[in-house]
Amino acid sequence: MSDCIFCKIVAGDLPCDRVYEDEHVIAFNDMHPQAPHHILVIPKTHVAGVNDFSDEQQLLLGAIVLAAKKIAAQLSVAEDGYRLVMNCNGHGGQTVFHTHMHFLAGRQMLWPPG
Ligand code: DGP
Repeated sequence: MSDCIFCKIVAGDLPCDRVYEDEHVIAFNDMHPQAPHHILVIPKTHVAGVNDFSDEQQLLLGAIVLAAKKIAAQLSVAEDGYRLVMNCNGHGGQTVFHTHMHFLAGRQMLWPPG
C-alpha cells in the first residue's frame, strides 16, 4: 500500500534498524522502545490488522510468531522470557494499520499491562 509506512519499510523506501528477515516477515527495532528489546515483527505483505487475516493466511500468522521465537534465541532471551503483543483497532491501541507483533524483552513485564 503506497501510503503505509510499514510497506515503505518493507520496500526499503524508509530506513529501519532490521534485526531479522525471512521470506514472509521482517523485524526491526521500534522507534519508541518500551523495553530494552522492543522489536516489531511485520508481514511483508500488507494486512491492516488481525481482523483482516483470512483462513488462507494462517501460515503467515504462524510465520510472525515463529520469527519472534527465532529473535528470542538470537538475543539470548528465550530462557528469561519475553512478551508478544498484537494491538487491534481502537481499544487495542493500534496506531499503525499494517499488522505487527510487538516483541518486548529485557525487563520484567507486568500484568495487567494497563
Ligand atoms: P501500535 O500502537 O501497536 O500500532 O504500535 C505501533 C508502533 O510502531 C509504535 O510502538 C511506534 C512504532 N513505529 C511507528 N512508526 C514507526 C517507524 O517509522 N519506524 C519504527 N521503527 N517504528 C515505528
